Amino acid sequence: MKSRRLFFACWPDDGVRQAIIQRRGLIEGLSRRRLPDHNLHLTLLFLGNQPADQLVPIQTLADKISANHFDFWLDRFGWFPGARVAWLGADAPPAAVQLVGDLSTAMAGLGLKFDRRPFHPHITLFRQVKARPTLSTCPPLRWPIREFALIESIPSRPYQVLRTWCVS
Ligand code: 2AM
Repeated sequence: MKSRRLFFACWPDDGVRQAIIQRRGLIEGLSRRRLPDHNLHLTLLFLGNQPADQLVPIQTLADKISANHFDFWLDRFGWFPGARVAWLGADAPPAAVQLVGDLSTAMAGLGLKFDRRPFHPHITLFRQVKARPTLSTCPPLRWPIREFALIESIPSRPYQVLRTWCVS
């Protein structure tokens, strides 16, 4: 059975994307593995490789989720030593925690196996940052979240937005 590498994410519009790119410029040069502009996103729930025939059930369950809108305030740079990524991050508003929890419950109910990491809202900016970087402060960026997306990752291709869902 063919598999699809999937994750739910918040996908920036052009204005927010430009503002993220501008902030990324403040920590330029951390590694050669800078995330391409078109792939910048904030992961809500990473599903990983799933059987292709689960794609429709995944979307049907996501249809049933009713989430409230919220704002991310992206206001800090950080670094995960294990993943070796440098990121732009935010606190998790309660409505975001609720949405991630609802997605996680729905996907587990479908019998999918996936990695349940604690939710630390972040946008990866650089990969393969091997040593703790010196990071500047970050001018806060408000990102109003009015929808979430199901994304597919195919090696060597831009991430593909498969579907979006509005939040009220
Ligand atoms: P990262 O940016 O912190 O690496 C697509 O791979 C997205 O899903 C990335 O934003 C990645 O986070 C996130 N993700 C979460 N858990 C993952 C895992 N176990 N493997 C790969 N990516 C994961």
